[in-house]
Order: sequence, then structure tokens, then C-alpha cells
Amino acid sequence: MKVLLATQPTPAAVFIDAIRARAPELELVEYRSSLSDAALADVDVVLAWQMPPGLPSRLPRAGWVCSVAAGVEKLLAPDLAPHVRVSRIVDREQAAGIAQFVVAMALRHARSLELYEAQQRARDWTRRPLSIARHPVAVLGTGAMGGEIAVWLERCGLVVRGWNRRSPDSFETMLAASEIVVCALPLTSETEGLLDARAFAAMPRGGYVINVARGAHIVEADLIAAVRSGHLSGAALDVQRKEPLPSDDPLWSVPGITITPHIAAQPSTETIADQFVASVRALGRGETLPNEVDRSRGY
Ligand code: OXD
Repeated sequence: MKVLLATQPTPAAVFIDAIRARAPELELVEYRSSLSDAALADVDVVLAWQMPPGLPSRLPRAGWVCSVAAGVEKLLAPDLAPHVRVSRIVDREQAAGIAQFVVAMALRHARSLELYEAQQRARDWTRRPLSIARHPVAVLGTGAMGGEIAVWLERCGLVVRGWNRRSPDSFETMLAASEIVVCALPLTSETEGLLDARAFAAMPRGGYVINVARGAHIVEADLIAAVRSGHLSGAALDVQRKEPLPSDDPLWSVPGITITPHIAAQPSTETIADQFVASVRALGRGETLPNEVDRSRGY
């Protein structure tokens, strides 16, 4: 089986070593735009973070694309033939890592730590009443990530409700009841830009947004306006529409908005190699493809 690795920005070598240790019989080729059509003609599977433009139509034999991530939207290129199956990595440790990040940001907001950080910078030792955090939180997305985030937040005393497109509550009703909104949705045509001016207006004054999904879920200009106007108190954005975030992007300098460079948690190389090789073996035995994505839904 010939595997093409298009894992940039993570170097393919990291995955090649881990996969070779588990399945030395696989032929592993790193994607480069200079690869000839002949070199691509017999590729069976692509292991990738994102699909290089134009690549699908140069892969006549490939029947499977495996994501090195939980999110697959960067792989669902319009020119990916309908018969090509797409799978993803499901890593409980990644979900736990993302949940830890969300807990850190939610409690930082709920326990007013930004205020005390500012007080320290001003050498101001003023005590204010600080009650235990029992804030209502909406977690958008109830999959592996959203479910884990909800469990961790609840354990910390927050009052959590999960929301997905089948939830009985309307999106606006749920936002109106939530001081903190956590985005853990897959990125699809239905969820892109879901968190926009209307959504922020529906949240209570002082509300806080945490995004650990994809930058494109948020209309960033609307978020900046909602925070600058004082309607929202801020946001923690581990993901942004443009990554890396350009140094002149206005998001960097909005008081109340915390930017981190997509570090909440990634699947480990070991897990990716284990799951990829397990999928190769499952297909070899004629079994179903583990963690296959429903391409019509986009997750
Ligand atoms: C993922 C990610 O989707 O790391 O796994 O963002």
C-alpha cells in the first residue's frame, strides 16, 4: 500500500518514523508539489492535515483520505471524488487536553482573574467579594470534544448545557441563557460564521466566548465590535480564521480577548500512527473503516 503524507505544517518525517515502526511494509511518500503524476498514480491513501490544491484529481487510485486531526474540513476539497472515504483521528487524550484548556479559560473568566492580574500590574491589593463559579455555560457541539468539555466544566461547578442542531432549544434561547459559550463544533457550511453579531447580541451582557474549534465559526469583526462595545466581556480564541494570525490583525489588541496559537491540544503522533495503522489493518481484513466521516454532513 502506498501512502502519501501531506501533513504540513507538521513535518511528514515525524509521522513517517512512527508509522514505519508499526508497519514497515507500507510505502511512505512525503507530498511535495514537484511530485510527478507517475509518482502519484499508484497512491492508495493520503494521510493529511489539509488537501493541497489540485491534488485529488492527480490521485486516480486513492480511495481513502485519513486526517491527522479531529477536524476534517480542510480535506473535503470540492474535487475529491465522491467514492473516496474520509476518516479522522479520535483521541481521548486530545479531548481531555482541550477540556483542560477550556476549564482554564472559563475559570479565569468566572473567577475574575484578569481583573486581579491587572490589579497586580498596578500593585493594587483591593479585595472584592469573589463567589464560587456557578456560571451557566453552553457547549456548542456534543461530539467527542464537546462531551469531554462538558464533563470537565461540570466537575468544576459550572452549570453546563450541550447544544447541537437537534437540540429542542433554539440557538438564540440557549445563547440568552449562557454567560459562557464554548464552541466545539465541526466546521461545515451550516456552522461557518454561526457566532456573528446576532449571536453575540443574544448573549447576556458580560458574556464570554471560548473557541477551540475553528476560527471560521466566528465572524471576528463582529466579535471585536461586541467586546469593544462592552456587551461581551471578552473571549479566548485558540483558533483564528487566518492561522498563523498575521501580526497586524486587530484581534491581537482587543482588551479582554486572549489569543493562543491553536495549542489547546492536538492528537499525539503516537495516537495518529496507532490509529492509522489499525485502520490499514482493518481494511486489509475487509472490516469497516474506523472513525469514518459522513462526507455529506462534513464530520
Ligand atoms: C484537530 C485540531 O482538529 O488539532 O484535531 O485542530
